Amino acid sequence: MSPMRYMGWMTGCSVLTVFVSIIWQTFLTLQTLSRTTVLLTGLLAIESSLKRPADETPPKVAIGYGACTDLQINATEFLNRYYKNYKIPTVTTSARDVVKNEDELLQSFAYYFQNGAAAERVMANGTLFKQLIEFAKVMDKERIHWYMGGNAPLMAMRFFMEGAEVLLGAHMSKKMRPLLPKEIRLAGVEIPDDDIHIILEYMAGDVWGPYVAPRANRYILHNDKNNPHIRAVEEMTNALKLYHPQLLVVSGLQMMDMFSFNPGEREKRLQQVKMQLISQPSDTRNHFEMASYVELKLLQELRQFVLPYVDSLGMNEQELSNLQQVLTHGRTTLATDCNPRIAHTLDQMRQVFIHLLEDYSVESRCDPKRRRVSRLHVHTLAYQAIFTIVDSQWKNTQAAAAKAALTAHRYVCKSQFINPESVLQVLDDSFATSMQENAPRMRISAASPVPCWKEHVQYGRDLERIKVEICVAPVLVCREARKTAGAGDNISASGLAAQL
Ligand SMILES: *[C@@H]1O[C@H](CO)[C@@H](O)[C@H](O)[C@H]1NC(C)=O
Ligand SMILES: *[C@@H]1O[C@H](CO)[C@@H](O)[C@H](O)[C@H]1NC(C)=O
Ligand SMILES: CC(=O)N[C@H]1CO[C@H](CO)[C@@H](O)[C@@H]1O
Repeated sequence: MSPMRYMGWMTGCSVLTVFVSIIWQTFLTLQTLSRTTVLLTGLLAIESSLKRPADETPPKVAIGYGACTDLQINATEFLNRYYKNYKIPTVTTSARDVVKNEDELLQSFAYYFQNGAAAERVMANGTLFKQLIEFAKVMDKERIHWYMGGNAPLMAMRFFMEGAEVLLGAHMSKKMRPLLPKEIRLAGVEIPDDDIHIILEYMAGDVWGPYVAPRANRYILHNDKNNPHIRAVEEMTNALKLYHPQLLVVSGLQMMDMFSFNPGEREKRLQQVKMQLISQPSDTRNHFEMASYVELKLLQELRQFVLPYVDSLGMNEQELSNLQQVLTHGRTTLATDCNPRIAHTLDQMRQVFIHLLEDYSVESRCDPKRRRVSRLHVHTLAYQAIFTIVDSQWKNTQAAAAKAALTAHRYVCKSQFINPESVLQVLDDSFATSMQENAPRMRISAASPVPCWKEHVQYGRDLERIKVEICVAPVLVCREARKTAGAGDNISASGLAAQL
């Protein structure tokens, strides 16, 4: 072949290769798109089964405690602007519970940012905290956002949107009250100023110095004066006597950092929470919404005052790891894998379930007010997993998982309308139900977009058996995450509302 003809032949080949690969890519894209559409249709169909008849009395829900104002800013933009000439720290493994100065702030942020892990930290330095808020206020108006925040008000709003009657236990200012629908009843008094939380948000791929965020998440800083003391507890306990809800939700306890209390004082506040929980009649279900807890002592106090008296727990994958570590080994973990495999999560859920059941079976003899856990909901970026004890009061487990998955998508994409093209699928077509060898696999398909199955959980020295239903719903992950702070509150509340 002459060199010219040879070149021509080569070009022809490349053109053909490119052509074939374009067709192949299009084929793959269409295939993913159609799979997404099929899953979405399936999820929406399951969700629509939850519609309550118009004549049904709405469920009553009560939620505590606390409220705050969220100040949301772009993390990398904010830090680059104010700490431009700062030497960005090399990350050490030790992340801190509490941040006292700029160095510690940047170090702690770097640690979570490079892991893409959510974090909530106390800023112990009031001067620096005020300074950060002033910095944020002079940024462009479009770049900062103020929201009503706090787990309790956000969950309250979600329950209200799901058609529930709602009582909220919180102290808030008269600036904040109008942000809540007036139908939501408030147990608590008016205060002059709400606590502010600074939420530093970042997206997957955002760059700060040498670090790249592996996923979208947020780093929260606070310097609360009101929330740690959960002052609304007593007012709420009083209001509950007449209100008699089907569901009582306890949240916001992660705000009770030790720096806000004199020795022994925090325990007294937690005693009040326990009093509230144990004074509920048995037809009121108690739920505890976990959050990012860093202090081991506080987790141990929760294990003593709160966990024994709730029927249900909600949390994300990090909080699950943390709780599992505390229950099994009495220690906490910091950042964990941000996209854990389903099998791993389910195994951790089983362990937590078993631990709580064991504690119950040992201690309920001397403490008749103890409750046996009957529901566990774990939300991750890619899926929702719900365990319920078969024949317990919780209904619609499958629909609750579907609902939570759809809420997760709608929230993070900030859109009620779900466009299959905006969706990224993280899950495969099937998953193992445990890391153990030969564990059964479940398929996620058009025929079963939310796989559910039943299995026995064994616990205690006498190997008692209890039957649980497990449902896993895939989340259609948004390509462009718009909002991650507060997603957990919406997701957990929508799952709970579906099960009342
Ligand atoms: C608190 O922050 C201010 C402002 O950044 C700083 O000057 C001061 O040293 C900090 N205090 C402590 C105890 O670190
Ligand atoms: C923050 O701003 C930078 C550009 O300045 C952008 O690349 C990044 O994606 C933004 N992150 C968020 C969470 O909006
Ligand atoms: C998608 C979604 O449900 N978002 C809601 C989360 O909750 C807040 C209220 O707390 C609503 O304003 C959002 O619309």
